[in-house]
Amino acid sequence: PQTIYLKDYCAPAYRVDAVSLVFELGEESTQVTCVANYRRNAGVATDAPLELYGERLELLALRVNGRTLTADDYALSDTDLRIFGMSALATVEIVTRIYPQKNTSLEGLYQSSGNFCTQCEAQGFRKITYYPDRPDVMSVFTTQILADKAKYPVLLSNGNLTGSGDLPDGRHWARWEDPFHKPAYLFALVAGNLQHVEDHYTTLSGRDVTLRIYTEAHNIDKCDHAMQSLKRAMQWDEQRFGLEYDLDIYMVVAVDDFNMGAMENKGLNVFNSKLVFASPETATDGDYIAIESVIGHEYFHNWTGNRVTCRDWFQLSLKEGLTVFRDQEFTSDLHSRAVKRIEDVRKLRTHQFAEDASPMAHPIRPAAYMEINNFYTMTVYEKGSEVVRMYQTLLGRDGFRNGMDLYFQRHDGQAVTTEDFLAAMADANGADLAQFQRWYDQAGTPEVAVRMDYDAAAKTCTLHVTQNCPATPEAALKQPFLIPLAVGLLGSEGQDLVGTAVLKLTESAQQFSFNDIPEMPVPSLLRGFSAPVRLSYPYTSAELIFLMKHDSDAFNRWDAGQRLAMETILAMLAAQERGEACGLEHDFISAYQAVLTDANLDPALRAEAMTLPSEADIAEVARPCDPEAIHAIRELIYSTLANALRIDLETLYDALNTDGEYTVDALSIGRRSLKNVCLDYLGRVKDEGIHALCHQQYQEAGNMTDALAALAVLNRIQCPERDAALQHFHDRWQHDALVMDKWFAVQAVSPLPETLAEIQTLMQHPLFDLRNPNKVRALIGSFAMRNPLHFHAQDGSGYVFLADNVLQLDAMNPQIASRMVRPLMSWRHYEPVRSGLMKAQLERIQAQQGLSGDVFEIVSKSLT
Ligand code: BAL
Ligand code: ZN
Repeated sequence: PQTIYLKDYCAPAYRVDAVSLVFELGEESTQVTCVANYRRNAGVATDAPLELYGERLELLALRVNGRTLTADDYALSDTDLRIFGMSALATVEIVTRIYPQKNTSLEGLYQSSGNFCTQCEAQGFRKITYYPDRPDVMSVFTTQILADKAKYPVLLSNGNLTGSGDLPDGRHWARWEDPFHKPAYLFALVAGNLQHVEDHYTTLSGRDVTLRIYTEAHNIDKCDHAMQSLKRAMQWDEQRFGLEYDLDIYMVVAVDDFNMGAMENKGLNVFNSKLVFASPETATDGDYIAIESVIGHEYFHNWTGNRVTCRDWFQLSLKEGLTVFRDQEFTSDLHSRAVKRIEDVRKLRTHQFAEDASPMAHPIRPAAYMEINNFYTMTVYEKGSEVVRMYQTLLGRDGFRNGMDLYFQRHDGQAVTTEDFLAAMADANGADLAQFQRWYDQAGTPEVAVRMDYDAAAKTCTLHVTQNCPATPEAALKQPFLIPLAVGLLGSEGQDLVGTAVLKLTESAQQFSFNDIPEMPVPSLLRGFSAPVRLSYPYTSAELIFLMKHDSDAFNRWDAGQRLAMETILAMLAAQERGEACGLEHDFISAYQAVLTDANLDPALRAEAMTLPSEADIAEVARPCDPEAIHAIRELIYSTLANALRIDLETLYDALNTDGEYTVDALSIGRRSLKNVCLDYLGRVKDEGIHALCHQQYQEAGNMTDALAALAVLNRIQCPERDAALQHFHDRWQHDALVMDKWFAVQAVSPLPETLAEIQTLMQHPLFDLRNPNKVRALIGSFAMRNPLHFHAQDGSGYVFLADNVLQLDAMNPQIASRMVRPLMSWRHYEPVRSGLMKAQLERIQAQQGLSGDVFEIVSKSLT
């Protein structure tokens, strides 16, 4: 595969005034007729060919202005079609045949559960017809769909329904017209035997919008939460950003086979069913929150992505970073802001920091790629969101809103770049943000180191700050970033001596002084995680425990606990390495006890504070990495705390284990979360009574959150209750594919010795299907990404298992194969034996004939 560079971007030679598509959906194949009106752009040479992209298409007819082209008029390859001798205005008619029923890549037009659906972002439209499939070519689309009426009674596309009827041969048809200009990646078609739920929303300006969620009949009763979430999202975007919906209808379709979470096609979102269906018995609290967040995310794309889109795919973060920021704010405004911030930062540190430390490190706006599907990453999405958040931190909420307003005012209906976004933010605020551009151009996680001086006589406190960014594949040397560093200073009673100040770091080394500070303070640094950096400060354990108790910034209270835990873990790993005994200090146990028993602290925050850094988090800093040692030390801390705090844990568990109607408000979620953290700890106490307690919770649970939490604890223990609960879960839920994904996933992360053998057996289970991405993620993904103990087994069996599956998957669905291969990417971080075994599997994959570009890019970059 070729590398594509941002610097090579050229504007298209022709634009499309209007495009009309006719789909004749069949059981063997589908015929697509595309009639598009092309117009040469100003300044383009008159002999410029029309360049259209197309893959895996059978070309049946090709006419320009009614004339069938001869071989001299065009050039056709596996990836494109070039038409010569174009006039300035030309109507091009192309008829192609495609095979959706055989399309296992789930890109373009394919079938899921016997229904037709599409996924066109980023470049799936070219698997439907020859077209300028690039985001800077925007047009109005008319779509006519013809299909068997009995099999496919519902026919949907973007925009408004403008006609429908029956045909004499048992087929029927529908015509949809989308008045908004859009790129081909936002096109969607759905045809199937679907039911829908309907609701309405009246916009701020009083327009009525019909809202529909389509699904197969057996899931129709699980759409209410998604519908309520959609209405909340519509209202929130009006209130927070003044943005209203623009069509008369908004449709969401749930499908079982989907590569991503969901897709924001104009007026017709297609969703992974996992992110639509919820009932208390089948969905966890996490599922409820995720559904609300992704329903919001796709809805918010209507403005940030659809009305204003990307000029090219290098600009992906323009819409994704911004829309993730918007969905994070939506969740924060509706639930607990502190808890949401902790969850998001946890995710960023675990996965995005790891990406920055990997061979796939890239800036949020990459300068080059081989396969754009590989760049739907934590960096583009989550770090992209942090970059957007920093504008708000630097400019204030009102300044940020002014920037957003100017961005829409300038660019509605256009395909633009991240520079355009930065310019709108700068111009709306009269701010100089030139240095801020470096966040878009430079990869890597900056390291900010802080030291403090206190001059008691002068009552001056000085922070000495340095920043440094490690080398990443695209650049060894980095220019300093503009970093907003939010800080506070705490007095000995835990009080804030100054309000939170946002320091602007612009140089490699800087000092910031605070006057009239009456006593030596403890600094609270990077409050609210004000920038996506690694922060170091020589805190003592006592200072961290002090911050855990007193910091007025809830995020930093939590973070102080995480720092204390991480430093303790690293010290214990080092002691173990030296052959010394290791245990926990009394102060550490007391600090955890204080958090656990602090009745004034929000239960959700207590649950977060009691959760130790994950094995993956520890692996990021413990180098060379020995996953077995990390697992053992982390378990030792958990079990030491569990035994020491057993009475407190049991008391709290009993207090929280009250019956009541299941509701998904923040307080109820927090209480369940804390209760299940208690159970998780208690599961580490060696006592058969605890097994019975877990089993009892599993059996009596009236909701999936509690049932799954109990199952997860039992799953770590070899006991009859584990087998009984797993069997019961299977028998109860085998009819429900999404719930069974949880059953597969829980077993994939078990620390018990036979786990890999069990997974291999589960792959033969009648409900497992390698063609279904949710199943692959549940079983193979969970094992490789959430079970470091067994994935990194010293005999290399985990690596061989993953490579075998990557090779099989690659032939069916390269996007999913390319996701699954990534745990091997970090082979250089491991101790020599594992490192060699991981590398060997990467080399084995690389040697495979006919490897997809998706997997090739990841593997070749990993081995470079
Ligand atoms: N645009 C791809 C799916 C999403 O980020 O919403
Ligand atoms: Zn998105």
